[in-house]
Amino acid sequence: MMHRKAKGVILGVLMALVAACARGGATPVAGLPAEAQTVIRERGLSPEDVVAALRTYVPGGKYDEYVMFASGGHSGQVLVIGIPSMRLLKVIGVFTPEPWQGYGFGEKGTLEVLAEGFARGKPILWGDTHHPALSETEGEYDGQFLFINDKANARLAVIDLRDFETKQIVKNPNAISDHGGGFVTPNTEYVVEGPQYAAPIGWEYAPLDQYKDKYRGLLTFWAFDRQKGRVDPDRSFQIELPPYWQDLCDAGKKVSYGWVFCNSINTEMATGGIEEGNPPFEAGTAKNEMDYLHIINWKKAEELIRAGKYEVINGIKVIRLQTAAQEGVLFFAPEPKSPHGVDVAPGGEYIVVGGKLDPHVTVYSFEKIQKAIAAGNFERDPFGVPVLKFEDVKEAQVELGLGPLHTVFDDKGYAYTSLFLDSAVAKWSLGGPYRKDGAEPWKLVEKLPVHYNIGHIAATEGDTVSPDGKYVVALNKWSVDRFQPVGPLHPQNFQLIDISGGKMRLLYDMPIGIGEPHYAQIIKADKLKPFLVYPEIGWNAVKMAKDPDATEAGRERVEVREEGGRRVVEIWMTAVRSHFKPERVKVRKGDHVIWHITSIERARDATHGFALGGYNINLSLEPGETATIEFDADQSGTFPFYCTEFCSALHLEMMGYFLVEP
Ligand code: K7E
Ligand code: CUA
Repeated sequence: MMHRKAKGVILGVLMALVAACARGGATPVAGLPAEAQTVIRERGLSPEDVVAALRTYVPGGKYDEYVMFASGGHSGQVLVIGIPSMRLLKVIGVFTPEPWQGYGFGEKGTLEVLAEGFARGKPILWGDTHHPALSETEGEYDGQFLFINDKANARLAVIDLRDFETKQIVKNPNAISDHGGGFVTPNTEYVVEGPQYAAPIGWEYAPLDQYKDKYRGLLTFWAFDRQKGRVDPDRSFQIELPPYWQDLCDAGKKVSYGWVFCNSINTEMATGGIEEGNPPFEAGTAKNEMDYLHIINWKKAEELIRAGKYEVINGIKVIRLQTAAQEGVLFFAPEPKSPHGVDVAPGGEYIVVGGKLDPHVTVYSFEKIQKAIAAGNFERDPFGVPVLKFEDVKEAQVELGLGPLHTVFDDKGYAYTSLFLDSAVAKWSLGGPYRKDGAEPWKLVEKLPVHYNIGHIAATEGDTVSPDGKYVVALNKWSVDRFQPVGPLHPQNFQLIDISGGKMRLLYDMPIGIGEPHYAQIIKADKLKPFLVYPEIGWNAVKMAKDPDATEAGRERVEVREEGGRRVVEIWMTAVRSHFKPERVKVRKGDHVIWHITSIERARDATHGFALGGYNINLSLEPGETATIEFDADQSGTFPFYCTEFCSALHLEMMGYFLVEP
């Protein structure tokens, strides 16, 4: 039964809406208030539900204000979600082949992208994606590229936001797993890939009793060539770190431009071995009260590279630990206590570290760090790295609750930290230049329960130098009772929270049934300028250029030639509603087949597919696209090929026969 006062509120909201529509010139649907009352009653909605619905509903044909790029966790993919509607717009195939997009199912270019990510030739066809990072210009998202790491295999992928497709996967030649990446520097000079579990460089074998000598962390700076849209390994470099399990990283910006910060969780150098009577990792790594915030001067590192102070290991330049420690590249500051996230405030003045096992966030002042370094007031750790004094560099500690992990920022001088153990978002006030409203600085203001076990938190334009302060999304690991049960593997839960008003307001729950997303970034939608169709007929979507093997309409053909003692059959085919041309392709068993298909469509959304049963082939041919498949016709028989997109009334007729003579 609904409270009379509540009904009044709802009616007020609806009347305000009607008035707003009238002002905007739109005609409100006649009788809306009465019907709305019925809906509200029948569906048992609370006043909060109604307001949340009105704040998130985006009518068909209208676009969302923001687009969120979320990691797809161990699905190896990236999710594209509209905000505030929380509608899923796309799942981008990244580390895992994705048949709908024709990614990794026969198309040569995409198979080559996936193969770049193999580990010393061993096929790796999934990834554990953690941190998507949008490219930045002057510290603002520029909407051009997206990067994401694969924790399991230490890889980084490059996605071009002109077509939302993966263009490159780079395998880290010296690390087998990573975590603290990708994070971009403010002009995307580098995409930073931080390590996690220490291992010998090059993932060579070394027994665990040689941990201190042989095991290392490695921080990689992948240089990004914006013109080519590719990471350039030749200009990239790595910095060797002690085996302290560096966890998350973030790039300095504005005043702290030129620096990168990473935290660490195992300065104890625990090596596990519960079965041999050692403390388990979870205890061994948590003995010390303090671990180390890593403070890295990447501009200085660039100088060392220019001066030749590096070694090349497995094809990449590596600044050795001793060099980094002695030459002013690497400093430590104590941080309590097996912390998790490290996040730089929009102006770059403060570095916020989430305590995880400590109920505080610790805030470091970049200015104080610089003073402490200049004063030379430090000791050195066993590897010779300068350790600054906690009291010299600490700006504040703010007690928030249990399990603080990650922090994002708004435009009003407040920060929002995820509390894993409390299942809550904590809003707290920054100090210094951020405190213009007279509120007390460095203070917890509000806690909002979320459902449940929040990991990361993402904010609109949140990692830029100018966050928007409209929404945050809580990326919750557990959903428990929030959705219709679908068996023991529950979806994760993204919760949309409105932060534009004085108080945080929970608006929407979105189930994620694909993997455990870790981080997400949210960009203003109007910054994205994707192609609606490919710019020219015959476009190679991996090379992002016209394909020399594109088929011109009217020049469809099949050529047969001898090459290295075998027959090669090369096909130039076109696809258009509702036929492939040619429709019959005849080869002999054992022939090598090279098959180019060009969609000569120019209409928006007129996509064709191309499936060839028995050969594990499926393509997606977006308007203008050319795709190439190459295989040995090792099975004789009759293989119908057909279009996998319902493209037209005669879609079912869009087929042909691939005949392989025995
Ligand atoms: Cu906290 Cu990989 Cu950024 Cu998961 S990490 S939550
Ligand atoms: Cu083309 Cu269906």
